[in-house]
Amino acid sequence: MSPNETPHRIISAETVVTSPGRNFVTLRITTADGVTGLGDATLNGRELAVDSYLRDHLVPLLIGRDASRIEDTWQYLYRGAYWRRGPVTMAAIAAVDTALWDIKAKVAGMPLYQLLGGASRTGALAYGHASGRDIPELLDSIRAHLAAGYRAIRVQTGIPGLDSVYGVAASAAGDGERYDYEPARRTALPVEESWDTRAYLRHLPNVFEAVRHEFGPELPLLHDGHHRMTPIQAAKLGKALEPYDLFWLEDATPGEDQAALRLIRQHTTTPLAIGEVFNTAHDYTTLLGERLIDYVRSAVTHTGGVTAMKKLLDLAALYGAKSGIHGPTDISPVGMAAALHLDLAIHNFGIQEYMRHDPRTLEVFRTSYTFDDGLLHPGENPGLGVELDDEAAARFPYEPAYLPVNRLLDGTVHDW
Ligand code: CS2
Ligand code: MG
Repeated sequence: MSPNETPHRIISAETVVTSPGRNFVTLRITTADGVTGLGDATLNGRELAVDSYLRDHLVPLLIGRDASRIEDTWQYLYRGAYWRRGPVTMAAIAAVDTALWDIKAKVAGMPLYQLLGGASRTGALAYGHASGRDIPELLDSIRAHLAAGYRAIRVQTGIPGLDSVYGVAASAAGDGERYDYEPARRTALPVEESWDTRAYLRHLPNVFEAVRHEFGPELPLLHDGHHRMTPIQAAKLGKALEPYDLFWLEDATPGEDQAALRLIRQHTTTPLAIGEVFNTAHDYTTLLGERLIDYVRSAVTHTGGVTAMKKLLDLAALYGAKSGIHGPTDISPVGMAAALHLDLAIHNFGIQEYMRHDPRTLEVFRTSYTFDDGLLHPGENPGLGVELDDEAAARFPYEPAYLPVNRLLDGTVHDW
């Protein structure tokens, strides 16, 4: 059957850029028989580059294609670009791929996880982001997260001597506003933060000592190093945190240096997670092949969609690594739903990050996923289970925003 005869021929595809609390880029694909699919293409701080990639370069290629040919479309867009990988390309391909899976599952009348093999568990264990400028504020935040139902907690705190630090909700972000939902600020230039790794390394073990003292040994605790340490500093931290039995230490060193993890691994048994800034399985070959990590942190949104994530997670399974799919608020509810369908279906599920979106975001994106007793579930609606309200989206026009830039105390630019 030629594409022109298939009822699932793509007749339109358009992007929706909206800013309900933060910026999101969404692709909507519509077929001749009136089925629509959504894909998330949000790349925090560089949203319009992906929007243009989609509108100017991919949408013209999609019109007339058979929406049911997902693998073929993925290969056509990936190999056909000639220029491989990169966050902009892979976010754009991810949006197309996710929208096509949404369509296929709607046509099948099933929630996407059924097409991925069906449920392997009752729900996906979620971790929430607790934080505080100091230890008492952190302990309060952990109590609030436990009261809200979380059963695993990421722990981030302020560092004595530093004004604002990544991941600390209540800290002023340089323009006086709190971080709460989103570190990207709507300023003409990126806000600048300052950093001192030695102060951080001195402080963090005391933080975990206080948390374990207060909450006991059971509660799974996570921490994000956000790419700020050298390998030997990360090794030292991993070792110092061993008594506190972390679920994982995330992004200890900058992600592009896979061999750095070898050095950390030689020194510590603290489990390691990495990958939120990666965009293909190729970024993990040394890490997985040499068993240097325990958790794969890629986002569906930044790694080529459901097709590529399923392959990556299956590869990880061969090396005993589990999933920890990236789920901050800059992954839209569409990207989050895609993650939840994978979480439910794959065998090597580890944990799912869940920050909860701003209420304005949830006015634009109508979700059907649930969070009960610490577990996320994608719901039983056909497809991804997310609808986009265009009128609500139009009420929140795009606003330029940048992630912060980090500097050491002497002014040297550092990883943020
Ligand atoms: C983070 C993110 O969720 C995480 O683990 O590291 O919050 C990250 O800072 C943002 O996605 C950047 O946009
Ligand atoms: Mg992270």
